[in-house]
Amino acid sequence: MVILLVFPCALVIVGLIKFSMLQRPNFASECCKTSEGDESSKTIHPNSCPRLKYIRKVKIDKSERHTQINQYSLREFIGQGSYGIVQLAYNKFDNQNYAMKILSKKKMLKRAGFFGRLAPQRKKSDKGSTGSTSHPLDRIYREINVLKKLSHPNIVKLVEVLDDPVQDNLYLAFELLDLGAVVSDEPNGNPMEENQARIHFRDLLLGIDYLHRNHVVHRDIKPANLLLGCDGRLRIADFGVSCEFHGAEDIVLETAAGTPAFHAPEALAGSGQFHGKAADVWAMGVTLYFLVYGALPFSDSNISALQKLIQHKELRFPDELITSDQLRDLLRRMLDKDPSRRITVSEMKEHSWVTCDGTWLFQEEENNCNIDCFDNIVIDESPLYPPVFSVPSIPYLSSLTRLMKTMFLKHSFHLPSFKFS
Ligand code: 8R4
Repeated sequence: MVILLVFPCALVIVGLIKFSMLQRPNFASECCKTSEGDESSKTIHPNSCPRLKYIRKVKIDKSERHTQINQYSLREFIGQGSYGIVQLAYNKFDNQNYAMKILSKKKMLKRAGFFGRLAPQRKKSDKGSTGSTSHPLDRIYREINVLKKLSHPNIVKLVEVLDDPVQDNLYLAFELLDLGAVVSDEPNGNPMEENQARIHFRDLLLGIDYLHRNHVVHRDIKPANLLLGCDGRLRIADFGVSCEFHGAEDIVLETAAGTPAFHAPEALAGSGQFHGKAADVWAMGVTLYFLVYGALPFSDSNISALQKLIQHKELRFPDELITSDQLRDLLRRMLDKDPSRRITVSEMKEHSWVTCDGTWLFQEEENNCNIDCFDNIVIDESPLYPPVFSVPSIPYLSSLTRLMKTMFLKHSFHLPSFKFS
């Protein structure tokens, strides 16, 4: 009886899949138009964050004083991230300035070696992580996939991706944070006032809490990646070496990424596996130390000497600068060389320095939103690869029905691969 029912259903589904594959419009024409009515401008897919547009047709005009990329006029260089440079870009459609990150696909391939892989970001053995390391351009599309689902006041906002398959450069337009980095990474001997550092640190804490709760570890937290908007709010930038993970509380990594002075002791060569979240907490500790003392806790121009300091040198505070006992206690607990004893993000949110002795608690809503622009089903249509349906879990039949419904609505039966975590 069951077979009699299931078999015709399966036939109908297979038939629909085949029909849908024949009918399936290409990725671009499936999506909506922008307000400007530009045929080439499409939103990425109907149920994702409406603010992100993914444009597959890019017109470059170098005849003017400033290079024109579709509606954007590229202006001065403003920053260099872990991958690619960032330039100021004026958008003539809305008269606003944006931060445009420019990535060269060729350079990414070169960096990976002709047949090789990208510089070690994450080993294949890193447990719980998303995606494979098989294609050198994976890194770019993984970064976009992470950024496109993040929506939080303390995380940079990606608004548009310009990715023409026939062109080398890929452009990511972000909302501009007018004040730039909170401080540069260069030791400045110019410490920040403790109260000011507390304001920034609380923003950083909320941003990291949001990332960790949503299964992303940043892996390159440092002052230069913390940007300030006109409203004084801090936002975390540069997800070039970040990692997304599924189906676990934390990610187990084997290789350090990011900036050496901010690497946790357990992440350094020969130490074996380590957890991503605790490594982010260590980098936050180095960052807070840098803000309040204007210098790094462990510093040497020679990398292996630096690594030895990070692994073995006791944490010290400059005598000439008076700071509160609570701040030193927090720093000691963040920079605990033993990751299993290190303070966690939730513990930090209750620490007396962070909360001003309990007089400045975090609000309930800051405790802390989940990714708000997605259902639990994420349809990932990375431009170069077949779409991947990432399903955190399917505990009930209703979820399965919803998944099928979503696939039908999106005509997305095109070579789907399912990842159950
Ligand atoms: C970066 C977004 C920044 C932004 C630090 C990336 C990095 C470039 C240096 C972080 C960014 N508003 C990356 C986006 C991506 O992944 O490499 O909105 C922004 C950004 C940068 C600035 C402002 C900015 C302005 C002045 C000085 C430095 C940065």
